[in-house]
Amino acid sequence: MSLIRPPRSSLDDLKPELVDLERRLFLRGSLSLGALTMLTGCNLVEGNSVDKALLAMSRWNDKVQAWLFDPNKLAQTYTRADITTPFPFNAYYGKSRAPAVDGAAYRLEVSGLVSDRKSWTVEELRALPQESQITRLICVEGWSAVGEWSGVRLGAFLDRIGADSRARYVGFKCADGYYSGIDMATARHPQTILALDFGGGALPREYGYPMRLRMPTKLGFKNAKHIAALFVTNDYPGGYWEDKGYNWFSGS
Ligand SMILES: Nc1nc2c(c(=O)[nH]1)N[C@H]1C(S)=C(S)[C@@H](COP(=O)(O)O)O[C@H]1N2
Ligand SMILES: [Mo]
Repeated sequence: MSLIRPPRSSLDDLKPELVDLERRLFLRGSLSLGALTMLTGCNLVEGNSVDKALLAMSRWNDKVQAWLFDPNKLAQTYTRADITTPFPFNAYYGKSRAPAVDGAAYRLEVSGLVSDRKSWTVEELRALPQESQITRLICVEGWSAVGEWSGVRLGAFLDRIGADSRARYVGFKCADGYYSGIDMATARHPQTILALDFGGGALPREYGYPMRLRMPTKLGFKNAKHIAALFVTNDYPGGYWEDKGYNWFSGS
């Protein structure tokens, strides 16, 4: 996470801003400073360090967004006629460098706060109930595109592996070194899927073979491709772009 630290000497200097933020959030009916204190575990009014208060403020946006996120509200869906072809490719490298994952040798690793840590082959993932969606992927760089993805609903998969229902996050590690994570409400959103198919066939190499996260409620960079490992955790999982300063929640 990138935090630009203003030249402040004590928490007292921050207090007017915190009070002002509290007032604005309170007027919107969103959050009180007391609720924020409970959510962050930091006592922002007395005692704690300025660093801790600044960290809490940078996470604050995520908390407020999560607060406003409606786990039952569905993102817009489209028809086959709306599908964008060719579909744009994006990664932190060029298309030719997208990893060539061996599907036969692939095992999805599962770890963290789950009761069943068995790893999964592509075949086993395909044997689970599959769901399709035609939705829009929106990249923070300023483009969007409609595509069709199918795969396993992440919420159903979490049930299947016995994920701790009170855990806060699901994290992902990818075959290209990319990583990210999502909050549990988003993980359990009905449109959040572990996609195996794209446009009716197996995910092409550059679009995340053999499995990617697909959720229309989050910006493109949260939709991890080439997922090699999934873990359930209470520790903030960060992310490749998130740790460079992109807002972690980045969704609706
Ligand atoms: N493993 C991995 N997943 C990734 C990325 C990446 O570089 N590596 N880029 C993200 C970004 S910024 C976007 S916009 C989408 C692009 O998905 P697409 O190539 O299917 O359009 O993938 C996301 N998932
Ligand atoms: Mo993106």
